[in-house]
Amino acid sequence: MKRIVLITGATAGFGQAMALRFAAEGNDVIITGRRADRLQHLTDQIKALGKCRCLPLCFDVRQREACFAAISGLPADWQPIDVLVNNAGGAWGRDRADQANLDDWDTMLDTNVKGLMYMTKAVLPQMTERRQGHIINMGSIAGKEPYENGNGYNAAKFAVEGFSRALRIDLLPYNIKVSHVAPGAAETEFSLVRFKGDADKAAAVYQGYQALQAEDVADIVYYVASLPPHVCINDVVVTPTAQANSYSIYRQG
Ligand code: NDP
Ligand code: 8X3
Repeated sequence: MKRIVLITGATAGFGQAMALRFAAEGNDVIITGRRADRLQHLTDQIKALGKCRCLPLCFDVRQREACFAAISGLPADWQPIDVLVNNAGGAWGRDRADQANLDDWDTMLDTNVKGLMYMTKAVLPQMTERRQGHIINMGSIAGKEPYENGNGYNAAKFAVEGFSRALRIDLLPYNIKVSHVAPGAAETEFSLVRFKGDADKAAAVYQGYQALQAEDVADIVYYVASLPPHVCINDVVVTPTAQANSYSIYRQG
């Protein structure tokens, strides 16, 4: 079944892997992010597969007007979005709450929570009108259990799950699915962003065990998005086998 799938934050990590996965299966993909060069490169890659259409949209999900303009400005044949994957996000900083940077807290709430809510609101009118659609929100194990120095990121990802659960109730009359996917440690650019470019600190996060890869998460999201119309996966928690919860990882060597 060919669908139109919008994936936010497709210039790296999970979003990039999801875009390639959905495209490889013949779905039309709208890819977003702030880095235009990466969007163009991914568009070229997807078009080279020769299986679908690809539309890159460059904007910052923290900017409310930009989110709504991106959706209202879609060409008519891109407007009926079937699947919205709210993936853009990340962590900024890992400091004790009393020492945390307020700009980091703002960035985490604005990106992971408010950006996700803006995109949802922008896409919903055509979904409610058509009485079909699927919203998949990327949460985290950090939104299941807090961990030391996780504060602002924990708050943001708890909010993502709370919003997803509330949305699922409100959208029942419209036949719209809402899924929440909460991965554990995955080796992407996530930690490089969190530690503000410190590659050694970022690499240490994944030492001594096999972390999830972006493709593992893309496979799961693809599966969640591909079930029959009457089946909705509400919540998925996926960790590396070496991880039991947000703070217990078994490292060797
Ligand atoms: P990456 O850092 O590899 O990718 C993050 C993506 O989000 C990039 O494409 C980035 O694009 C985009 N993004 C960030 N800020 C903005 C913004 N303001 N506007 C638009 N796009 C933005 O991280 P992951 O792929 O690992 O993370 C994807 C999602 O999964 C995030 O929500 C993250 O919190 C969550 N997650 C990650 C886990 C992990 O361990 N890696 C585990 C659990 C959840 P650009 O910079 O071009 O704008
Ligand atoms: C990313 C996973 O454990 O670093 O959401 O918060 S964790």
